[in-house]
Amino acid sequence: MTLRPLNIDPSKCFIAGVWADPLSGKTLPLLNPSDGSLLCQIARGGADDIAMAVQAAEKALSGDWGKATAAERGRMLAKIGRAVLEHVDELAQLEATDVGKPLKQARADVLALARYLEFYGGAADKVHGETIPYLDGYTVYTLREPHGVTGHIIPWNYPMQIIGRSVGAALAMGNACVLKPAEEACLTALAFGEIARAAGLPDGALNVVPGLGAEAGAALAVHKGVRHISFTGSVGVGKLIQQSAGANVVPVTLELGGKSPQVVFDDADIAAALPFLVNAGIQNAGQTCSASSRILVQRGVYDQVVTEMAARYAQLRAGPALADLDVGPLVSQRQKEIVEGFLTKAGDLKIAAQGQIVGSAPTGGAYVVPTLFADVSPHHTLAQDEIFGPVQVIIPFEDESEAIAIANGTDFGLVAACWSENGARQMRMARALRAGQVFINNYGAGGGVELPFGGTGLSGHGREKGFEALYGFSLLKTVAALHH
Ligand code: TXE
Repeated sequence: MTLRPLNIDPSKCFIAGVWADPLSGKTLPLLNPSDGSLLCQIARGGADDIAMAVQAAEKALSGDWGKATAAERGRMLAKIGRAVLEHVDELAQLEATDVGKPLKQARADVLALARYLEFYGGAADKVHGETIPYLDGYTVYTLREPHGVTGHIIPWNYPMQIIGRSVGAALAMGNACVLKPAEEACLTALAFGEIARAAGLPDGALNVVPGLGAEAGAALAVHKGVRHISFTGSVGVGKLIQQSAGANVVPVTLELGGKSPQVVFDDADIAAALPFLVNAGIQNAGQTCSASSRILVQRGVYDQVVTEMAARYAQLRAGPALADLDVGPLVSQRQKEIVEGFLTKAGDLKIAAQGQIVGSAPTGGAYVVPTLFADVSPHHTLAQDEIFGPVQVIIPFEDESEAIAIANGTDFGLVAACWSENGARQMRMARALRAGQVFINNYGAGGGVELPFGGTGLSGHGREKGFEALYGFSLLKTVAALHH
Protein backbone atom coordinates (compact mmCIF):
# COMPACT_ATOMS: atom_id res chain seq x y z
CA MET A 1 0.00 0.00 0.00
CA THR A 2 1.39 3.37 -0.93
CA LEU A 3 0.42 6.50 0.93
CA ARG A 4 2.69 8.74 -1.10
CA PRO A 5 0.31 10.06 -3.77
CA LEU A 6 -2.10 11.09 -1.02
CA ASN A 7 0.62 12.76 1.01
CA ILE A 8 -0.52 11.56 4.41
CA ASP A 9 1.37 10.65 7.55
CA PRO A 10 -0.86 8.22 9.47
CA SER A 11 1.31 8.28 12.57
CA LYS A 12 0.28 11.90 13.09
CA CYS A 13 -2.85 13.92 13.69
CA PHE A 14 -4.02 16.44 11.12
CA ILE A 15 -4.55 19.67 13.07
CA ALA A 16 -4.70 23.24 11.76
CA GLY A 17 -3.64 22.06 8.32
CA VAL A 18 -0.40 20.40 9.44
CA TRP A 19 0.68 16.93 10.52
CA ALA A 20 1.23 16.95 14.26
CA ASP A 21 2.71 14.17 16.39
CA PRO A 22 0.23 12.99 19.02
CA LEU A 23 1.26 14.81 22.20
CA SER A 24 1.63 11.50 24.05
CA GLY A 25 4.06 10.32 21.35
CA LYS A 26 2.07 7.07 21.18
CA THR A 27 0.93 5.15 18.12
CA LEU A 28 -1.33 2.16 17.46
CA PRO A 29 -0.88 -0.66 14.94
CA LEU A 30 -3.29 -0.65 12.00
CA LEU A 31 -3.85 -4.13 10.58
CA ASN A 32 -4.84 -5.23 7.10
CA PRO A 33 -8.10 -7.21 7.50
CA SER A 34 -7.45 -9.15 4.30
CA ASP A 35 -4.35 -10.89 5.68
CA GLY A 36 -3.73 -9.68 9.24
CA SER A 37 -0.45 -7.97 8.32
CA LEU A 38 0.63 -4.62 9.77
CA LEU A 39 -0.36 -1.79 7.43
CA CYS A 40 1.21 1.05 9.40
CA GLN A 41 1.24 2.75 12.78
CA ILE A 42 -1.44 5.35 13.39
CA ALA A 43 -1.47 8.19 15.87
CA ARG A 44 -2.97 7.40 19.25
CA GLY A 45 -4.54 10.80 19.77
CA GLY A 46 -5.78 11.74 23.23
CA ALA A 47 -7.47 14.53 25.16
CA ASP A 48 -4.58 16.96 24.59
CA ASP A 49 -4.68 16.47 20.82
CA ILE A 50 -8.44 16.91 20.84
CA ALA A 51 -8.04 20.13 22.81
CA MET A 52 -5.55 21.41 20.21
CA ALA A 53 -7.91 20.43 17.39
CA VAL A 54 -10.85 22.23 19.01
CA GLN A 55 -8.65 25.30 19.47
CA ALA A 56 -7.64 25.16 15.79
CA ALA A 57 -11.29 24.90 14.79
CA GLU A 58 -12.20 27.90 16.97
CA LYS A 59 -9.41 29.87 15.34
CA ALA A 60 -10.71 28.97 11.88
CA LEU A 61 -14.15 30.23 12.90
CA SER A 62 -12.77 33.57 13.98
CA GLY A 63 -10.64 33.76 10.82
CA ASP A 64 -11.10 33.17 7.10
CA TRP A 65 -13.47 30.23 7.42
CA GLY A 66 -15.81 32.05 9.77
CA LYS A 67 -15.88 35.05 7.45
CA ALA A 68 -16.55 33.06 4.26
CA THR A 69 -19.95 33.69 2.70
CA ALA A 70 -22.32 30.82 2.09
CA ALA A 71 -21.52 30.96 -1.64
CA GLU A 72 -17.79 30.86 -0.92
CA ARG A 73 -18.24 27.85 1.35
CA GLY A 74 -20.28 26.16 -1.35
CA ARG A 75 -17.61 26.76 -3.97
CA MET A 76 -14.98 25.44 -1.56
CA LEU A 77 -16.90 22.21 -1.03
CA ALA A 78 -17.45 21.76 -4.75
CA LYS A 79 -13.71 22.21 -5.28
CA ILE A 80 -12.88 19.62 -2.62
CA GLY A 81 -15.36 17.27 -4.30
CA ARG A 82 -13.55 17.63 -7.61
CA ALA A 83 -10.21 17.04 -5.87
CA VAL A 84 -11.64 13.84 -4.37
CA LEU A 85 -12.53 12.66 -7.87
CA GLU A 86 -8.99 13.35 -9.07
CA HIS A 87 -7.82 10.86 -6.40
CA VAL A 88 -10.55 8.30 -6.96
CA ASP A 89 -8.18 5.38 -7.64
CA GLU A 90 -5.83 6.02 -4.71
CA LEU A 91 -8.71 6.64 -2.31
CA ALA A 92 -10.57 3.51 -3.43
CA GLN A 93 -7.42 1.42 -3.00
CA LEU A 94 -6.80 2.89 0.44
CA GLU A 95 -10.38 2.41 1.62
CA ALA A 96 -10.54 -1.14 0.26
CA THR A 97 -7.26 -2.08 1.93
CA ASP A 98 -8.04 -0.43 5.25
CA VAL A 99 -11.69 -1.50 5.65
CA GLY A 100 -11.37 -4.80 3.78
CA LYS A 101 -14.17 -4.01 1.36
CA PRO A 102 -14.10 -5.14 -2.28
CA LEU A 103 -12.48 -2.53 -4.50
CA LYS A 104 -15.62 -1.76 -6.52
CA GLN A 105 -17.54 -1.04 -3.32
CA ALA A 106 -14.75 1.23 -2.09
CA ARG A 107 -14.78 3.04 -5.42
CA ALA A 108 -18.52 3.61 -5.07
CA ASP A 109 -17.83 5.12 -1.64
CA VAL A 110 -15.34 7.62 -3.10
CA LEU A 111 -17.87 8.62 -5.74
CA ALA A 112 -20.49 9.03 -3.01
CA LEU A 113 -18.15 11.29 -1.03
CA ALA A 114 -17.61 13.45 -4.12
CA ARG A 115 -21.36 13.56 -4.72
CA TYR A 116 -22.03 14.65 -1.11
CA LEU A 117 -19.58 17.50 -1.56
CA GLU A 118 -21.18 18.47 -4.86
CA PHE A 119 -24.64 18.41 -3.26
CA TYR A 120 -23.69 20.29 -0.09
CA GLY A 121 -21.56 22.70 -2.12
CA GLY A 122 -24.61 23.56 -4.19
CA ALA A 123 -26.91 23.70 -1.15
CA ALA A 124 -24.72 25.90 1.08
CA ASP A 125 -26.25 29.18 -0.11
CA LYS A 126 -29.79 27.85 -0.40
CA VAL A 127 -30.55 27.39 3.27
CA HIS A 128 -32.16 30.46 4.73
CA GLY A 129 -34.49 31.65 7.40
CA GLU A 130 -37.95 33.11 6.99
CA THR A 131 -39.89 36.22 7.87
CA ILE A 132 -42.77 35.69 10.24
CA PRO A 133 -45.89 37.92 10.27
CA TYR A 134 -46.34 39.22 13.82
CA LEU A 135 -47.72 42.11 15.87
CA ASP A 136 -47.88 45.60 14.42
CA GLY A 137 -44.53 47.32 14.71
CA TYR A 138 -42.45 44.17 14.68
CA THR A 139 -40.30 42.64 11.99
CA VAL A 140 -39.55 39.04 12.85
CA TYR A 141 -37.20 36.76 10.96
CA THR A 142 -35.07 33.71 11.53
CA LEU A 143 -31.39 33.15 10.80
CA ARG A 144 -29.60 29.85 10.29
CA GLU A 145 -26.20 30.13 11.89
CA PRO A 146 -23.44 27.56 12.40
CA HIS A 147 -23.23 25.86 15.80
CA GLY A 148 -19.49 26.54 15.95
CA VAL A 149 -17.13 23.62 16.45
CA THR A 150 -18.77 20.31 15.56
CA GLY A 151 -17.46 16.92 16.67
CA HIS A 152 -17.71 13.93 14.32
CA ILE A 153 -17.06 10.46 15.73
CA ILE A 154 -17.29 7.96 12.92
CA PRO A 155 -16.98 4.19 12.54
CA TRP A 156 -14.86 2.06 10.24
CA ASN A 157 -17.48 0.66 7.87
CA TYR A 158 -18.02 3.62 5.51
CA PRO A 159 -15.50 6.30 6.48
CA MET A 160 -15.70 8.26 3.26
CA GLN A 161 -19.47 8.21 2.92
CA ILE A 162 -19.98 9.20 6.54
CA ILE A 163 -17.45 12.02 6.22
CA GLY A 164 -19.36 13.23 3.17
CA ARG A 165 -22.72 13.29 4.84
CA SER A 166 -21.66 14.69 8.20
CA VAL A 167 -18.50 16.79 7.70
CA GLY A 168 -19.76 17.91 4.27
CA ALA A 169 -23.03 19.21 5.71
CA ALA A 170 -21.36 20.76 8.76
CA LEU A 171 -18.85 22.68 6.63
CA ALA A 172 -21.58 23.81 4.26
CA MET A 173 -23.32 25.53 7.17
CA GLY A 174 -20.08 27.22 8.27
CA ASN A 175 -19.10 25.03 11.20
CA ALA A 176 -15.49 23.95 11.82
CA CYS A 177 -15.01 20.22 12.39
CA VAL A 178 -13.01 17.91 14.59
CA LEU A 179 -13.19 14.41 13.15
CA LYS A 180 -12.32 11.30 15.19
CA PRO A 181 -12.15 8.36 12.77
CA ALA A 182 -12.23 4.76 13.97
CA GLU A 183 -9.04 3.09 15.10
CA GLU A 184 -9.75 0.18 12.72
CA ALA A 185 -9.88 2.36 9.58
CA CYS A 186 -8.76 5.96 9.57
CA LEU A 187 -6.55 6.36 6.49
CA THR A 188 -9.07 7.90 4.10
CA ALA A 189 -10.18 10.32 6.82
CA LEU A 190 -6.59 11.55 7.06
CA ALA A 191 -6.30 11.62 3.28
CA PHE A 192 -9.49 13.66 3.09
CA GLY A 193 -8.03 16.24 5.50
CA GLU A 194 -5.01 16.64 3.25
CA ILE A 195 -7.06 16.75 0.03
CA ALA A 196 -9.32 19.44 1.51
CA ARG A 197 -6.30 21.47 2.64
CA ALA A 198 -4.65 21.22 -0.77
CA ALA A 199 -7.92 22.33 -2.38
CA GLY A 200 -7.84 25.48 -0.26
CA LEU A 201 -9.96 24.74 2.83
CA PRO A 202 -8.67 27.16 5.48
CA ASP A 203 -6.47 25.60 8.16
CA GLY A 204 -8.42 24.40 11.17
CA ALA A 205 -11.79 24.18 9.38
CA LEU A 206 -11.29 20.40 9.41
CA ASN A 207 -9.08 18.60 11.89
CA VAL A 208 -8.60 14.84 12.07
CA VAL A 209 -7.50 13.14 15.29
CA PRO A 210 -7.18 9.34 15.09
CA GLY A 211 -7.08 7.32 18.27
CA LEU A 212 -9.02 4.99 20.53
CA GLY A 213 -12.69 5.59 21.22
CA ALA A 214 -12.27 5.62 24.97
CA GLU A 215 -9.48 8.19 24.68
CA ALA A 216 -9.75 10.56 21.70
CA GLY A 217 -13.46 9.82 21.11
CA ALA A 218 -14.50 10.28 24.73
CA ALA A 219 -12.41 13.46 24.99
CA LEU A 220 -14.13 14.94 21.95
CA ALA A 221 -17.59 14.05 23.27
CA VAL A 222 -17.02 15.85 26.59
CA HIS A 223 -15.09 18.86 25.30
CA LYS A 224 -16.93 22.03 26.27
CA GLY A 225 -15.88 23.82 23.10
CA VAL A 226 -17.80 21.34 20.92
CA ARG A 227 -21.29 22.65 20.13
CA HIS A 228 -22.74 19.68 18.26
CA ILE A 229 -21.80 16.00 18.13
CA SER A 230 -22.49 13.64 15.31
CA PHE A 231 -21.90 9.96 16.11
CA THR A 232 -22.24 6.84 14.03
CA GLY A 233 -21.44 3.55 15.73
CA SER A 234 -22.67 1.05 18.30
CA VAL A 235 -25.72 1.47 20.52
CA GLY A 236 -23.63 1.20 23.69
CA VAL A 237 -21.26 3.99 22.73
CA GLY A 238 -24.16 6.05 21.34
CA LYS A 239 -25.71 6.05 24.81
CA LEU A 240 -22.40 7.23 26.31
CA ILE A 241 -22.15 10.02 23.73
CA GLN A 242 -25.68 11.14 24.51
CA GLN A 243 -24.79 11.30 28.20
CA SER A 244 -21.64 13.32 27.53
CA ALA A 245 -23.51 15.70 25.26
CA GLY A 246 -26.24 15.92 27.88
CA ALA A 247 -23.72 17.06 30.47
CA ASN A 248 -22.78 19.97 28.19
CA VAL A 249 -26.35 20.34 26.85
CA VAL A 250 -25.31 20.17 23.21
CA PRO A 251 -27.33 18.54 20.41
CA VAL A 252 -26.35 15.09 19.16
CA THR A 253 -27.10 13.14 16.05
CA LEU A 254 -26.91 9.40 16.70
CA GLU A 255 -26.88 6.83 13.92
CA LEU A 256 -26.66 3.45 15.59
CA GLY A 257 -27.46 0.69 13.18
CA GLY A 258 -30.44 -1.61 12.93
CA LYS A 259 -32.12 -4.88 12.13
CA SER A 260 -33.78 -3.73 8.96
CA PRO A 261 -36.46 -5.95 7.38
CA GLN A 262 -37.52 -6.42 3.79
CA VAL A 263 -41.11 -7.65 3.62
CA VAL A 264 -41.96 -9.73 0.56
CA PHE A 265 -45.67 -10.29 -0.16
CA ASP A 266 -47.20 -13.01 -2.35
CA ASP A 267 -47.92 -10.45 -5.06
CA ALA A 268 -44.34 -9.12 -5.25
CA ASP A 269 -42.18 -9.14 -8.37
CA ILE A 270 -39.81 -11.76 -6.96
CA ALA A 271 -37.33 -11.54 -9.83
CA ALA A 272 -36.95 -7.79 -9.23
CA ALA A 273 -36.67 -8.27 -5.46
CA LEU A 274 -34.04 -11.02 -5.39
CA PRO A 275 -30.88 -9.01 -6.07
CA PHE A 276 -31.95 -6.44 -3.44
CA LEU A 277 -32.83 -9.12 -0.89
CA VAL A 278 -29.32 -10.57 -1.07
CA ASN A 279 -27.16 -7.51 -1.80
CA ALA A 280 -28.64 -5.51 1.06
CA GLY A 281 -27.42 -8.24 3.38
CA ILE A 282 -23.93 -8.89 2.08
CA GLN A 283 -22.75 -5.49 0.88
CA ASN A 284 -19.60 -4.51 2.79
CA ALA A 285 -19.76 -8.02 4.31
CA GLY A 286 -22.98 -7.05 6.08
CA GLN A 287 -21.19 -4.33 8.04
CA THR A 288 -23.68 -1.67 7.05
CA CYS A 289 -25.96 0.22 9.42
CA SER A 290 -28.79 -0.15 6.94
CA ALA A 291 -28.00 -3.79 6.13
CA SER A 292 -31.16 -5.80 5.60
CA SER A 293 -30.54 -8.71 7.91
CA ARG A 294 -34.18 -9.90 8.11
CA ILE A 295 -36.15 -11.10 5.11
CA LEU A 296 -39.85 -11.59 5.88
CA VAL A 297 -41.65 -13.67 3.25
CA GLN A 298 -45.36 -14.47 2.88
CA ARG A 299 -46.23 -18.16 2.82
CA GLY A 300 -47.41 -18.25 -0.82
CA VAL A 301 -43.93 -17.38 -2.17
CA TYR A 302 -41.89 -18.54 0.81
CA ASP A 303 -40.38 -21.70 -0.69
CA GLN A 304 -39.60 -19.92 -3.95
CA VAL A 305 -37.79 -17.03 -2.23
CA VAL A 306 -35.81 -19.37 0.05
CA THR A 307 -34.74 -21.50 -2.93
CA GLU A 308 -33.78 -18.55 -5.09
CA MET A 309 -31.93 -16.66 -2.33
CA ALA A 310 -30.12 -19.89 -1.43
CA ALA A 311 -29.02 -20.31 -5.06
CA ARG A 312 -27.53 -16.82 -4.97
CA TYR A 313 -25.81 -17.44 -1.64
CA ALA A 314 -24.22 -20.61 -2.98
CA GLN A 315 -22.51 -18.47 -5.64
CA LEU A 316 -21.08 -15.90 -3.20
CA ARG A 317 -17.31 -15.78 -2.92
CA ALA A 318 -15.45 -14.13 -0.06
CA GLY A 319 -11.80 -13.15 -0.39
CA PRO A 320 -9.23 -10.35 -0.16
CA ALA A 321 -10.49 -6.82 -0.70
CA LEU A 322 -8.29 -6.15 -3.69
CA ALA A 323 -9.40 -9.41 -5.35
CA ASP A 324 -12.71 -7.55 -5.68
CA LEU A 325 -15.04 -10.51 -5.08
CA ASP A 326 -18.60 -10.43 -3.70
CA VAL A 327 -17.59 -10.22 -0.07
CA GLY A 328 -14.38 -9.07 1.63
CA PRO A 329 -13.08 -9.89 5.10
CA LEU A 330 -14.66 -8.27 8.15
CA VAL A 331 -12.83 -5.20 9.38
CA SER A 332 -11.00 -6.96 12.22
CA GLN A 333 -10.55 -10.22 14.08
CA ARG A 334 -12.67 -8.71 16.85
CA GLN A 335 -15.56 -8.12 14.45
CA LYS A 336 -15.11 -11.64 13.08
CA GLU A 337 -15.37 -13.03 16.61
CA ILE A 338 -18.58 -11.05 17.21
CA VAL A 339 -20.16 -12.50 14.05
CA GLU A 340 -18.91 -16.02 14.76
CA GLY A 341 -20.45 -15.69 18.20
CA PHE A 342 -23.83 -15.20 16.50
CA LEU A 343 -23.22 -18.21 14.24
CA THR A 344 -22.57 -20.28 17.36
CA LYS A 345 -25.80 -19.02 18.89
CA ALA A 346 -27.62 -20.14 15.74
CA GLY A 347 -27.53 -23.64 17.25
CA ASP A 348 -29.64 -25.95 15.12
CA LEU A 349 -31.23 -23.21 12.99
CA LYS A 350 -31.70 -24.31 9.41
CA ILE A 351 -28.89 -23.14 7.11
CA ALA A 352 -30.49 -22.53 3.70
CA ALA A 353 -27.16 -21.95 1.96
CA GLN A 354 -23.64 -20.72 2.44
CA GLY A 355 -21.14 -19.04 0.15
CA GLN A 356 -17.47 -19.91 0.24
CA ILE A 357 -14.16 -18.37 1.21
CA VAL A 358 -11.88 -18.64 -1.83
CA GLY A 359 -8.79 -20.82 -1.49
CA SER A 360 -6.46 -17.88 -2.08
CA ALA A 361 -7.77 -16.00 0.98
CA PRO A 362 -4.87 -15.62 3.45
CA THR A 363 -5.36 -17.50 6.73
CA GLY A 364 -4.68 -14.31 8.73
CA GLY A 365 -7.66 -12.51 7.17
CA ALA A 366 -10.93 -11.89 9.05
CA TYR A 367 -13.16 -13.95 6.76
CA VAL A 368 -16.62 -15.23 7.60
CA VAL A 369 -18.58 -17.57 5.34
CA PRO A 370 -21.70 -15.78 4.03
CA THR A 371 -24.61 -17.65 5.61
CA LEU A 372 -28.36 -17.65 4.98
CA PHE A 373 -30.75 -19.07 7.57
CA ALA A 374 -34.36 -20.02 6.85
CA ASP A 375 -37.47 -20.75 8.99
CA VAL A 376 -36.16 -18.48 11.74
CA SER A 377 -38.39 -17.45 14.64
CA PRO A 378 -38.76 -13.64 14.85
CA HIS A 379 -37.76 -13.89 18.51
CA HIS A 380 -34.45 -15.68 17.92
CA THR A 381 -31.35 -13.63 18.78
CA LEU A 382 -30.27 -13.80 15.12
CA ALA A 383 -33.58 -12.13 14.21
CA GLN A 384 -33.37 -9.53 16.99
CA ASP A 385 -29.77 -8.36 17.37
CA GLU A 386 -27.51 -6.54 14.95
CA ILE A 387 -25.00 -9.11 13.67
CA PHE A 388 -22.93 -6.85 11.40
CA GLY A 389 -21.67 -9.67 9.22
CA PRO A 390 -22.67 -11.49 5.99
CA VAL A 391 -25.57 -13.27 7.65
CA GLN A 392 -29.29 -13.03 6.88
CA VAL A 393 -32.36 -14.75 8.28
CA ILE A 394 -35.59 -15.55 6.45
CA ILE A 395 -38.81 -15.46 8.48
CA PRO A 396 -42.18 -16.67 7.16
CA PHE A 397 -45.45 -14.79 7.76
CA GLU A 398 -49.14 -15.34 6.98
CA ASP A 399 -50.70 -11.92 6.45
CA GLU A 400 -50.09 -8.18 6.49
CA SER A 401 -50.76 -7.65 10.16
CA GLU A 402 -48.36 -10.42 11.14
CA ALA A 403 -45.75 -8.96 8.77
CA ILE A 404 -46.07 -5.54 10.44
CA ALA A 405 -45.83 -7.05 13.92
CA ILE A 406 -42.66 -8.96 13.02
CA ALA A 407 -41.09 -6.08 11.06
CA ASN A 408 -41.67 -3.67 13.96
CA GLY A 409 -40.82 -6.26 16.59
CA THR A 410 -37.23 -5.28 17.36
CA ASP A 411 -35.73 -2.40 19.34
CA PHE A 412 -34.39 -0.81 16.13
CA GLY A 413 -36.01 1.32 13.44
CA LEU A 414 -33.63 2.36 10.70
CA VAL A 415 -34.78 1.04 7.32
CA ALA A 416 -37.60 -1.19 6.06
CA ALA A 417 -38.73 -2.26 2.62
CA CYS A 418 -42.00 -3.56 1.24
CA TRP A 419 -42.18 -5.66 -1.90
CA SER A 420 -45.72 -5.77 -3.33
CA GLU A 421 -47.52 -4.83 -6.55
CA ASN A 422 -50.59 -3.69 -4.61
CA GLY A 423 -50.63 0.11 -4.40
CA ALA A 424 -52.96 0.33 -1.40
CA ARG A 425 -50.82 -2.16 0.52
CA GLN A 426 -47.69 -0.17 -0.35
CA MET A 427 -49.23 2.95 1.18
CA ARG A 428 -50.44 1.08 4.29
CA MET A 429 -47.03 -0.49 4.82
CA ALA A 430 -45.18 2.81 4.30
CA ARG A 431 -47.15 4.20 7.23
CA ALA A 432 -47.14 1.10 9.40
CA LEU A 433 -43.43 0.27 9.26
CA ARG A 434 -41.51 1.82 12.16
CA ALA A 435 -38.34 3.08 10.50
CA GLY A 436 -36.57 6.26 9.47
CA GLN A 437 -36.86 5.32 5.81
CA VAL A 438 -39.18 2.96 3.98
CA PHE A 439 -38.47 1.70 0.50
CA ILE A 440 -41.19 0.38 -1.77
CA ASN A 441 -40.11 -2.17 -4.36
CA ASN A 442 -36.44 -1.30 -3.90
CA TYR A 443 -33.92 -1.14 -1.12
CA GLY A 444 -31.85 1.96 -0.47
CA ALA A 445 -32.92 3.91 -3.56
CA GLY A 446 -29.32 3.88 -4.75
CA GLY A 447 -28.14 5.65 -1.59
CA GLY A 448 -29.04 9.12 -2.94
CA VAL A 449 -27.39 11.91 -0.96
CA GLU A 450 -30.60 13.95 -1.27
CA LEU A 451 -32.58 11.51 0.92
CA PRO A 452 -32.69 12.31 4.66
CA PHE A 453 -31.40 9.37 6.66
CA GLY A 454 -31.65 8.37 10.30
CA GLY A 455 -33.52 6.16 12.70
CA THR A 456 -35.86 5.76 15.60
CA GLY A 457 -35.62 3.59 18.71
CA LEU A 458 -32.15 2.10 19.25
CA SER A 459 -31.24 3.13 15.71
CA GLY A 460 -30.78 6.65 17.03
CA HIS A 461 -32.19 10.07 16.26
CA GLY A 462 -31.48 13.11 14.15
CA ARG A 463 -31.15 13.11 10.38
CA GLU A 464 -28.16 13.25 8.11
CA LYS A 465 -28.10 13.53 4.31
CA GLY A 466 -30.31 15.84 2.26
CA PHE A 467 -31.31 19.31 3.45
CA GLU A 468 -32.30 17.90 6.85
CA ALA A 469 -28.61 17.55 7.70
CA LEU A 470 -28.09 21.25 6.96
CA TYR A 471 -30.86 22.16 9.38
CA GLY A 472 -29.31 19.87 12.01
CA PHE A 473 -25.89 21.44 11.60
CA SER A 474 -27.26 24.93 12.10
CA LEU A 475 -28.70 26.95 14.93
CA LEU A 476 -32.04 28.62 14.26
CA LYS A 477 -32.02 32.12 15.68
CA THR A 478 -35.21 34.22 15.87
CA VAL A 479 -34.84 37.99 15.58
CA ALA A 480 -37.79 40.20 16.60
CA ALA A 481 -37.24 43.90 15.93
CA LEU A 482 -39.67 46.51 17.34
CA HIS A 483 -39.59 49.68 15.29
CA HIS A 484 -42.20 52.29 16.17
O1 TXE B 1 -18.32 0.36 17.43
P1 TXE B 1 -17.98 1.61 18.35
P2 TXE B 1 -17.45 -0.96 17.21
C1 TXE B 1 -22.18 -1.67 15.61
C2 TXE B 1 -22.08 -3.06 15.00
C3 TXE B 1 -20.77 -3.55 15.50
C4 TXE B 1 -20.71 -2.94 16.88
C5 TXE B 1 -19.34 -2.75 17.46
O2 TXE B 1 -23.11 -3.86 15.52
O3 TXE B 1 -20.70 -4.96 15.57
O4 TXE B 1 -21.32 -1.67 16.74
O5 TXE B 1 -18.53 -1.96 16.60
C6 TXE B 1 -15.65 5.43 18.81
N1 TXE B 1 -16.44 7.58 23.42
N2 TXE B 1 -21.76 -0.64 14.69
O6 TXE B 1 -16.98 -1.50 18.51
O7 TXE B 1 -17.12 1.19 19.49
C7 TXE B 1 -14.74 4.48 18.08
O8 TXE B 1 -13.38 4.82 18.29
C8 TXE B 1 -16.39 8.14 22.19
C9 TXE B 1 -22.81 -0.05 13.89
O9 TXE B 1 -16.41 -0.70 16.22
O10 TXE B 1 -19.26 2.28 18.65
C10 TXE B 1 -15.20 4.67 16.64
O11 TXE B 1 -14.64 5.86 16.12
N3 TXE B 1 -16.17 7.45 21.07
C11 TXE B 1 -22.34 1.18 13.21
C12 TXE B 1 -16.72 4.85 16.82
O12 TXE B 1 -16.90 5.24 18.18
C13 TXE B 1 -16.01 6.12 21.18
C14 TXE B 1 -20.96 1.23 12.72
C15 TXE B 1 -17.54 3.56 16.58
O13 TXE B 1 -17.06 2.53 17.40
C16 TXE B 1 -16.06 5.46 22.43
C17 TXE B 1 -20.02 0.58 13.62
C18 TXE B 1 -16.28 6.26 23.58
N4 TXE B 1 -16.33 5.71 24.81
C19 TXE B 1 -20.46 -0.33 14.54
N5 TXE B 1 -15.87 4.13 22.23
C20 TXE B 1 -23.29 1.80 12.26
N6 TXE B 1 -24.31 2.46 12.79
O14 TXE B 1 -23.13 1.76 11.05
C21 TXE B 1 -15.72 3.95 20.90
N7 TXE B 1 -15.78 5.16 20.26
